Amino acid sequence: MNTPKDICQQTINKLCAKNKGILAADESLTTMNKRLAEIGLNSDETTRRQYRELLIDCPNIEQYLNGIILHEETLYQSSDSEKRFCDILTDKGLCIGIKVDQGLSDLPHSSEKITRGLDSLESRLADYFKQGARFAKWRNVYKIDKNTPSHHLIGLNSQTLAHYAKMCLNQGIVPIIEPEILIDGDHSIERTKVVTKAILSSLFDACVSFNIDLSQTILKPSMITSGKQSSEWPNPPSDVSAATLDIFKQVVPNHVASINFLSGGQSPQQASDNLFAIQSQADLPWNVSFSFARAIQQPCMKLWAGESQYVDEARQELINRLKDNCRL
Ligand code: 5MM
Repeated sequence: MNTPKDICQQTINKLCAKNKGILAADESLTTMNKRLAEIGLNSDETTRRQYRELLIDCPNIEQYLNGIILHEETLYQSSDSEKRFCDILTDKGLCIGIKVDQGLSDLPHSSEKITRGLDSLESRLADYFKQGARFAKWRNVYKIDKNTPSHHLIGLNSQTLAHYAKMCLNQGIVPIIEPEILIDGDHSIERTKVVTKAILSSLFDACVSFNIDLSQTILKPSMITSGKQSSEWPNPPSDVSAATLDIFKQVVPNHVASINFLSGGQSPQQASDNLFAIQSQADLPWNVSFSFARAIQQPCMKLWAGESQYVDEARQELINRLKDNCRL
């Protein structure tokens, strides 16, 4: 019988297949409301399902993707032709991922936010596994400002991410750990380096104390850039690549299975160019790829705009964005 470790190994092998990445399509209801409002649509169960069908059932996405991260709602939905989305993905050979955190809430006595969802996680993971999910994602959020992120938040978040990762691995689900550092603000790239180092060091210390098998774990970090309101923005890809690898080589253990970057509000072109600059450096100890949401979906969603006659055109744009992220 396959142990949880065997199952995770099969999944990690698939998720690390070369020159492909992961599509994040796990936007919460609040985020989908915002995204669909931007193209003039109401967000309801039907529009979200139609949009997710455009992504999931797009011909040939498996040439560029190893997996897709879904929102819980999508995991249980089916296409217009009544085929379960999970079956469509499995037939394409794609791994099914699931966002398992339950969003942000206020950290008491502070302006910072903490991620919720650990209490109910164990039983939810068992249900998601039954449905076909083989990897999961949990996101923490850090804002760089004069007094943030605080040591307190970094410590709490690191413990939570490591605890979540342990629960996943115990149930045969590969964890993606996502400590996002927002690009909002006027901070320099040097400041982001310092903050990233503190956050990732704390995270991997927590992973050691929870005895996490990092060879079956994926890190989904922000690239190291300046703040979007800084005079340094936009940073040339060579600077992003140098800053990111300088810090990551110091603090990310070599046996982390894969680093799949988030795009974090960079333009699609910027995110692809920066990713390529990072991937092009010699002797990287980890698999390096993408797990973008906006930088892949934005142009395609805009073209679709809720009209079925634009589905083909939108899918072509989706493929274009994916190709641009699989340049190696
Ligand atoms: C940072 O967001 C993740 C990556 O997306 P981008 O490439 O657009 O930055 C993404 O997976 C995110 O976690 C999901 O979209 C869910 O976010 P919400 O805020 O809707 O839970």
